Amino acid sequence: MFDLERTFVAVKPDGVKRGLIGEVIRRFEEKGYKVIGLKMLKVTREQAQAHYGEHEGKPFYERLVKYIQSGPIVGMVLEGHQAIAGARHMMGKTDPLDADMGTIRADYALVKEYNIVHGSDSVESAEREINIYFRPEEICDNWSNMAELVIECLRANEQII
Ligand code: IDP
Ligand code: MG
Repeated sequence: MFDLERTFVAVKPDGVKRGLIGEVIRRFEEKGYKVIGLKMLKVTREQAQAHYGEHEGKPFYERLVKYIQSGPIVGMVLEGHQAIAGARHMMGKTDPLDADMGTIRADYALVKEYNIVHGSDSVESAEREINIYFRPEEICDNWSNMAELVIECLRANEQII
């Protein structure tokens, strides 16, 4: 069954500093996810705390909140069939050492503290995280991708013939 989902994915500050913005977006686009929101931004402390609230109290929490604010991130909303689990599958496990080869974290990162990308882990966290970083009017979901354009074109031609 078609299971259309939206997920929040971000190139974290280390990914931006490493020059991997394009590479990360390319992988998700080529996989087939539709980019319906995209922006570079500096994360505020409030956003960082809201984003990583589930980790509050853990030993690495303060460093994590500082790290996500240590430089600009590129946040995006991806849409597609089972986009939440699919995007996380492409990112690989949190610790690059555990991540399967071919995943973003295995291919580009050495340690879990600097693991290049973030991706929502459930429908609830996707909705929450999208709302932290995007206003509703910043989501552009009413455009046709190439496959849809071709279908529209074929339909229009049949009407002419
Ligand atoms: P995820 O990003 O794969 O969903 P989470 O467990 O949600 O992983 O952790 C959020 C982020 O916090 C990770 O991506 C990583 O950057 C950092 N992190 C997670 N666990 C540790 C740890 O044990 N030490 C240091 N940083 C960690
Ligand atoms: Mg997480």
